[in-house]
Amino acid sequence: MFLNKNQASSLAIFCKVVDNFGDIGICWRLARQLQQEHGIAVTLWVDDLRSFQRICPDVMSNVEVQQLAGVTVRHWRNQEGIFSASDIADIVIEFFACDIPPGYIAAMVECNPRPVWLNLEGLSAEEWVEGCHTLSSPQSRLPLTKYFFFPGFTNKTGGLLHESSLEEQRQQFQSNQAAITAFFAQFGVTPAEMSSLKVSLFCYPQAPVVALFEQWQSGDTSITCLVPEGVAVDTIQAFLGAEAKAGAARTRGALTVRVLPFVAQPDYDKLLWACDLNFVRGEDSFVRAQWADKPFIWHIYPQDENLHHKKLSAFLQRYSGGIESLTAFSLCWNGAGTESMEEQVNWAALWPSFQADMPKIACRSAEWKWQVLVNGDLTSNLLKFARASRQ
Ligand code: TRH
Repeated sequence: MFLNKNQASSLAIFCKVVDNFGDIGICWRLARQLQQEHGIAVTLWVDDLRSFQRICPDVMSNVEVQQLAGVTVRHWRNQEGIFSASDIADIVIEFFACDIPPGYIAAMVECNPRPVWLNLEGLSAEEWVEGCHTLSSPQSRLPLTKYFFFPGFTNKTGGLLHESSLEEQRQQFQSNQAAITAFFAQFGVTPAEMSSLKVSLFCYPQAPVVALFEQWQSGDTSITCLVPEGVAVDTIQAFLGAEAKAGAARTRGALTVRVLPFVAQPDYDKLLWACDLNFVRGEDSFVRAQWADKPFIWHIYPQDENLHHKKLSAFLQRYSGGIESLTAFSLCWNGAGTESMEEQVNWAALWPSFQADMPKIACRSAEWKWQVLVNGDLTSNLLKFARASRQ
């Protein structure tokens, strides 16, 4: 339990993997930072150990309780289970409004003092987030209050996940050409490809990869596109004329496509640092691209009725710095750049203007990073809030 008002010693994160890797990706990053930088005893409850294993190969998918990087990882099997007050952490985080087990909540009521209960929400640049960040939600039938905690880009939000040593690690890596060459070489990137424009591609199946590949193939810039296994599979297979498994590669015209294994999370950071341009998606890779000092294009998680287009525009308004090619390319990549479904995107004009602006976009990206980091990092902000909210 809390030793005093300013100290919390334990924290539990409940993570339900809705789909893909972002849910566990974010929770795992948060758990490690809480433990390593703030000395908190963290228990991470996660319902899908196999997805977790893809981003962290040390995870054993058939083990109920395991210690990883100082974090206790527990397989969250179901909503059952009887808990006592001594099982309850000082701070309880439910990620993305996942319902935590009723038995756990019942034991929270028994605690004295009661734990701080937070719902960690998804990231959006929309303005309404500022009004909802840290709102309290008193539980009608329980003597407990839940607080909403929103990540975000402004000082009226919780900020973004960013480890204290990340900037130094990135700078070290990016200034070490031998390390970059060795990093690429493990994926079969040849010395000749090292002088090409290196692009990482992580997107949802809806992305217009075929159209962009056609443009890249027929252009006069050599491009090496590195695609993690499982991404844009149909398009990659059609390009390769073979199965899109790790190690597969083919060159057509100016474009070489290489399929990479799905790498562990720290290596994915290195991939973003090493490439000249990154296509990212969802939430976590999107945030990591913002720390890479490289131009990036975001493929936002699609929602019904194109709700995601609003979120995308809100982000671009804050981020684009008036660079028109960046906005136009981003909108078209997300199917939001044309007036009607029938209207064709002119990739032959879009790509060259984006490419010409890439140095400008890289500068804007670095400027943006500091603009956002002034608000502090999400983990520290969250702990500060939890400590202040202790009843
Ligand atoms: O995988 P995502 O699409 O995840 C999510 C989920 O769909 C989630 O339900 C939704 O809420 C959210 O998007 C918006 O994209 P994301 O968020 O970028 O997460 C990918 C994670 O996988 C991230 O932590 C980086 C990691 N990763 C690796 O560790 N190795 C790799 O090779 C790659 C490509 C990614």
